[in-house]
Amino acid sequence: MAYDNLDIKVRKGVLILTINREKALNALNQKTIEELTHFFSVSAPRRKKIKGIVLTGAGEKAFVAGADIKEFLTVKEGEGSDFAQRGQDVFFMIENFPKPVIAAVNGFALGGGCELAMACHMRIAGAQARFGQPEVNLGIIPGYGGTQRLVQLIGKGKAMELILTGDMIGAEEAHRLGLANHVVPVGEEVAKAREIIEKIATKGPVAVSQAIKCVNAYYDKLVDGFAYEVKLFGTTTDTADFREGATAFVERRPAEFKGE
Ligand code: DAK
Repeated sequence: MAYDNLDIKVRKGVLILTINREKALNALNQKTIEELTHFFSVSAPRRKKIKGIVLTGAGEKAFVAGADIKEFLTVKEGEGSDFAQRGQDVFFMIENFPKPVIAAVNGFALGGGCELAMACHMRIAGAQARFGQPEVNLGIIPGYGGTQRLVQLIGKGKAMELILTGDMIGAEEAHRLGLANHVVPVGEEVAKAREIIEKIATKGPVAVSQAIKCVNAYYDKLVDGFAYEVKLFGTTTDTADFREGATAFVERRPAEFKGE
């Protein structure tokens, strides 16, 4: 499927997914949500050889400046929850993707943009990045998981402050709070994200995918994370990759994992 609002490039096995609505600061309209849903449910799982995904925004000003405010006005009474559910569904797909998905935050990450970045496994902030959940300025609350994932990442007190005031924070503050994993000079966000994906690609692929599931399980109120870890640990010890990793250690050579 050809996408109007997503740009896809694969460089040395790393897929760069760019939200491409620069004139609207990459705001997430419903078409973009539909395209992201198709990408993460159909296209990305078929690309077995990719090492991971870097998610970024077109241009130098914004990662994603939120859900598309102009489009909100077309939402009819009673439809809001359906819109939120569609967004949350695709953000869960990102969060549970079996290979690393890293947000390269190259500017404003506001509202749905901050929520999109938080659904990724890690966030690299350019020095000019600005994060915030300004929904209350519009008389709404975050609808794409922001009230949950911001608490998970930075704790209740600060999350409450940002969500209730709508204040924006810069890259250094986001880093200090644990919202951004790294801060890099402007223009180096994608390169840093690629570097981390390249490092993860040298590890056991089954282990990486199972580790993602276990970390996410911590936040699943219906799952006993410790029991789940025991179960998935067992799936990793039954792999050829584990035998290869342990043998390579003993033989003092780099492991050659096959993802089996
Ligand atoms: N939506 C649509 N267009 C946007 C936009 C957005 N979120 N943000 C910026 N733009 C557009 C501007 O309208 C402008 O377009 P033109 O007027 O030139 O056609 C263009 O991008 C450039 O923006 P500015 O001229 O405003 O640029 P500045 O440098 O002056 O300001 C800014 C940059 C990021 C501070 C400012 O654009 C801004 O405050 N943007 C809005 C930030 C924001 O409030 N974002 C929305 C957060 S609320 C829902 C589910 C989820 C959500 C909502 C509903 N349902 C289930 C219904 C989530 C909501 C949010 O994300």
